[in-house]
Amino acid sequence: MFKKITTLFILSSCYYAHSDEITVADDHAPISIMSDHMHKKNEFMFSYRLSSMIMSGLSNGTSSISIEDTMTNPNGSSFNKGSYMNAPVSMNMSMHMFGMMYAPSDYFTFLIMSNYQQKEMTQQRMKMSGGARFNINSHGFGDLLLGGMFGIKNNKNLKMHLGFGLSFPTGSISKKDQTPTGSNKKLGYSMQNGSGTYDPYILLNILKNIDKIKYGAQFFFKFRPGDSNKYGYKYGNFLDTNIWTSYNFIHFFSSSLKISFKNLNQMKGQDDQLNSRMSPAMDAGNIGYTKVLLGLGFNFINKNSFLNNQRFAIEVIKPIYEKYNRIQMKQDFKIILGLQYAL
Ligand SMILES: [Cu+2]
Repeated sequence: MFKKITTLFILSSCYYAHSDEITVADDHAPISIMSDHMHKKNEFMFSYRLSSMIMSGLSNGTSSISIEDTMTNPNGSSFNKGSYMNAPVSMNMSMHMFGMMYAPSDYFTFLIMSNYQQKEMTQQRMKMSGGARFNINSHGFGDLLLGGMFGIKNNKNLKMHLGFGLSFPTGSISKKDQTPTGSNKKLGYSMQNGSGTYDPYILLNILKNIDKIKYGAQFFFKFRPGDSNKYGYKYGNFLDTNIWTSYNFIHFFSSSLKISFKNLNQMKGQDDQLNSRMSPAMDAGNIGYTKVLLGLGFNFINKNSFLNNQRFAIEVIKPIYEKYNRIQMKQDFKIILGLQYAL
């Protein structure tokens, strides 16, 4: 017993003697944030994230609109022609994200990310067509992302890096499913798996460390400098600003609080294979938003010898402000689970 306690004491004093060397739970940002950290020379990291987003109810700008009003009142959408024939009721989106990071030097980390999506949307038909509800589904790999990070500053209390990358249009934008109008009909924009365009991004990541508390910020900007995709549209620029703080209760456990500001600009062009009067989800005018979201997260780190320093994290995200370009589905919440393992 005494021997055990002595061993523990020696071990824990080792931890404190090298406190900036050991891996602690809040070394990384909340799990929803990508490209938040760099690696040391020759380190690899593998990650898996599962996110699930639930959407329900409709919003026109900042105010709620009923399913009935979406289908009966001329609402300024559909090029002012009138109302829609269907309206979305709810949507469920799951994403499996696979990532790998590798650092050829202490000042540069390379990353590659892919994802697999499963989406289901429930829609309701207008009264004249019977008012029944129907489900549409899509699944497949999304766009592939290649990126890198350059370290600018890396000391005990302040870490800063710049990131850049390119999203490749590997995700399908031709997804089809059975709908009331046919057995193999093209689905709306949010049911597709990719953007169809090469989208570069840049980011700045800052992390400040004060004892057991960390403060972080990331400014991410994705732009669309190229031509429209093969169907004649491209998404607008996307700005994502995240500010977070985390508290390290004990070296293997921390919690985080995050506030995000997200802005997606209006879509340019439209997919001519989609009838924009069919549903708000098929109308290119109904893309783009400004959202403010809160995220509460918990991070754990495995201190056992098997899979030592493997991380497990969970984050729950809820919008506190949503402003949409015309009629879109509202976000209820999003949950992200993540596993990260470095070697
Ligand atoms: Cu990593």
